Amino acid sequence: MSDHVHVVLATDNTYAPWAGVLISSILDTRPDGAMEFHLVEQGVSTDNRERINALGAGRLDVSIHWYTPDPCAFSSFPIKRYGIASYYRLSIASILPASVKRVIYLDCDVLATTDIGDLLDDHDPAHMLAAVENIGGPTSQLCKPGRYFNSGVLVINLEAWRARRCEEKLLDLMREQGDTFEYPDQDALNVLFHGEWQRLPLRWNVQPGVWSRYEKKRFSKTGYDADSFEAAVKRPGLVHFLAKKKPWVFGCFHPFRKLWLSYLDDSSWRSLKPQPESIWGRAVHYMNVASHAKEMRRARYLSQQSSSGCVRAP
Ligand SMILES: [Mn+2]
Repeated sequence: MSDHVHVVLATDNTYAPWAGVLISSILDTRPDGAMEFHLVEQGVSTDNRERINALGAGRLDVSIHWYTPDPCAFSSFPIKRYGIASYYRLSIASILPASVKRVIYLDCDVLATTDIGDLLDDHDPAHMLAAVENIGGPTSQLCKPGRYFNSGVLVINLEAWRARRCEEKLLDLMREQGDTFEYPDQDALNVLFHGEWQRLPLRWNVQPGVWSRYEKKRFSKTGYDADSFEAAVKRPGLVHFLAKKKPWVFGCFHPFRKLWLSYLDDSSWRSLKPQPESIWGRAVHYMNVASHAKEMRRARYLSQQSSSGCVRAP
């Protein structure tokens, strides 16, 4: 178990409660061990900031730091639907103090189901960047199948990143090719680190497409084998609510929706529990028996394992 873990999240005010849920899940699954959270923010309200700070208040070994970069530095980049905050991950090395040498970057639509310190044990420090392949999500034409990684979970060796001026190269790529990128910052990272990133075990970024591939035994077009898929569904480390599978949206079906909602319910943001827009919307949701059954079946893969390392069952 790694003893000192640095986690970086980037958020605006809309995503701040989801960042809070993620932090709650990380603290819950890592009850001991020093942790520092680095929140790179834009427009987070004082109220949300205080609520997030309160999450770490009971732990002497946990600290939370805030950074507010100048958004003007990114105003020339294509924003599309992702917003400026999605560029902040490209600039982590200059935003964070030089004393921070290695970080885990997480999207706010992630949930921790295992001690996140174990992720660092799977990282080979010789690699500047470690990630999990993009599975079943939107694909890009930039890389061959199996070679394109998802940028929602990254382990970054910041020391090497700074020495090799990666940030400058990434921002140049964004300026020159950003308009042609479908997923701007994820594409820029994939172009720069093509063939050089360390492939992490699939269980560190369990994307929605993992369950269907596991069930249909369709592994061949990915860089992972059957055992990796089995570990991902039975012993997930970090679950990623990728693309449209957001647990804060009413009507979402996902094997870990209930676990995510239980953290929301225990938090000071419980009033944000997703509600249907109409009685009809609620009826349609509950009548969707097949999707409920699929969600429950997939959630049960985990509970079959007694030593899953998961503090709460979904
Ligand atoms: Mn994401």
